Amino acid sequence: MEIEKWSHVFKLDPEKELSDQALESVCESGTDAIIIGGTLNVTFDNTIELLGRVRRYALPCMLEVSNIEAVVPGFDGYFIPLVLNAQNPEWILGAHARGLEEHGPFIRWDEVMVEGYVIGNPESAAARLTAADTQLDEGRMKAYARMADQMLKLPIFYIEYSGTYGDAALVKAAQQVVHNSRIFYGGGIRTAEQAAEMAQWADTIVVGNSLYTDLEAALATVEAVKKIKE
Ligand code: 1GP
Repeated sequence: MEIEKWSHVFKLDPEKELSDQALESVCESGTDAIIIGGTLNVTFDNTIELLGRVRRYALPCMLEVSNIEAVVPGFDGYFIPLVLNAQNPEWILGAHARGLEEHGPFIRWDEVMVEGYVIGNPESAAARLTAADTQLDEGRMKAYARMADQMLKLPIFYIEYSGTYGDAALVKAAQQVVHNSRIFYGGGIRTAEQAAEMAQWADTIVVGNSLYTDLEAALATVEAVKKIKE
């Protein structure tokens, strides 16, 4: 898992349909990795099925764990979100404690990375589930960024606007104060221009939903990001 080399990843939702042909173009697009994850209706069965399909291709495949019941062995690595702006403590460390009670002795820690999440879209399923405080300005964003990077020393600071395109100025604000965490930006990227804009400030761009609505435009984000990072 060399996430420091990843500038672009696609996030696939096990609940959503993607044809074999579409999956092939996603996996052969030049993206750096696939993350499998979603907020609702992620099950062991739909996760393992999608992993099996992605495994036909050579790129790394990570599971973003959102449901303890859906932890499937055999991924290259596991991302564990810790929602820094959740107001429901379950999603800060509650679910994590229960996960460790169940799986603690079996976890291979070199395969696990914790993501410090900040959720910015109040309408997203993730914001509703976690009761996220989505009132973000540059000062607040910098505070969360320092929390992930300096205070908690997390490998990933994930700015999540799932379903809507976020404010690039906030991503820039985070970038100004983060020294070590890798900054992931995901949310509402539908065009190459949007991907390029966020790639100025985020280390890694995550594209999810648009794969299911406009595949060609989603695929074009790979090259747009790679150009910025050249
Ligand atoms: C979702 O950050 C990802 O967790 C990507 O967001 O689905 O809106 O592209 P979109």
